[in-house]
Amino acid sequence: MQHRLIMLALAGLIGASTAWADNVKVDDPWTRATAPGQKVAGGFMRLTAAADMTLVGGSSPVSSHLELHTMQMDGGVMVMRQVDNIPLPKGKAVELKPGGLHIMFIGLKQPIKAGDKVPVTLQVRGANGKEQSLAVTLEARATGGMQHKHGH
Ligand SMILES: [Cu+2]
Repeated sequence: MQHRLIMLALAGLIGASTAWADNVKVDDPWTRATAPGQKVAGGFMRLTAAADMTLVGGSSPVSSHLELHTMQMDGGVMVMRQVDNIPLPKGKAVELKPGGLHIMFIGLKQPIKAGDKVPVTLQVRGANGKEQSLAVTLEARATGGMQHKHGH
């Protein structure tokens, strides 16, 4: 309990973009503003688990589904694939980023505009098999500009 309180206090010091929820640290969660008619969008963040855990899924009010995806080179072409889960090894920062692992909003109910705060609930399974919810708020950033371009 003492340990938990200290972690919560640290999270407060680090600031709003870093959140400790249970035993997973979430840094810099963001998504992209969508183009007109766009029905899917990727979500990105850095996850660091305090113990071996697994990201197994999630949901968001902004889309009908949320999937876990990866992007891999396949015969010289970047291909996006759904994955069942994303392992979060103890103490290792796992990057969800454009061109790599990410969460994917499927069936967006409305456009995402730059500056929007997009709520997501991630499901994380511990080594003991218990699942917990991890509430994350993704900041929507404008497309283009200084960002790297990746197909999505
Ligand atoms: Cu995707």
